[in-house]
Amino acid sequence: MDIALHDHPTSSAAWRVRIALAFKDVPYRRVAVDLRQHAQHTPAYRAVNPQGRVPTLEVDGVALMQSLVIIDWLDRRFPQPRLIPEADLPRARALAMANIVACDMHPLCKQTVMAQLTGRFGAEPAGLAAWQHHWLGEGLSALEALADPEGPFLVGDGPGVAEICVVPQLFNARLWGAPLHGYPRLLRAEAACAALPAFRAAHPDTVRGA
Ligand SMILES: N[C@@H](CCC(=O)N[C@@H](CS)C(=O)NCC(=O)O)C(=O)O
Repeated sequence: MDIALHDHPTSSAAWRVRIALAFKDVPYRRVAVDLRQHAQHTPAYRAVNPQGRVPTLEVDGVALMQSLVIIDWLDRRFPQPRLIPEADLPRARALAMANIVACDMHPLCKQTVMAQLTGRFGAEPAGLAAWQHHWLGEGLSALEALADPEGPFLVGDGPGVAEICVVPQLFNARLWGAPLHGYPRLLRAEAACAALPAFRAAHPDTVRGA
């Protein structure tokens, strides 16, 4: 099976898929899509991913889009270790947490949205920061309330789709100067994940140097 990940090191959506691939120990090629050069908008890339975003996972020439869909595909095709819990209630909780990040936090705070707010609506840096901190704070508060009080992971005994989404989002929140002191359960899970080889292998600093 030939697997290629169309990827950019600092894309948090692509980072999620890199973590999942590392957990599954699936061999794959990385294909660089330089977002700084707008390579996601070239006709060649749009032919692979009509939305013009990363990640795309190409499997024997078939393109899979959307990080959570790709993680679900990986979990079905390579079931061990499970990243989306099998039991109904932990599954629902883990997917809810993943969706809070992927559907409600990331889309409101990503770079292209910030560029629109600046370019089309004249937002100043202080306004952009307030915007990001608002939406991040709302999402992080919900995630903290949903996280397992005992820990160290967010759902169950090991990391899965919830941690895969939350860890890159925390990284970006820190980059954007959002206050994180009110989320001890999330920070505990982040620290537990930082010790794991799959999270280390997928980190932007690791893949940038690869
Ligand atoms: N919901 C998508 C989000 C994909 C996405 O927005 N990726 C960003 C990078 S994190 C991107 O490609 N940005 C470039 C653009 O929107 O032009 C997923 O989970 O895969």
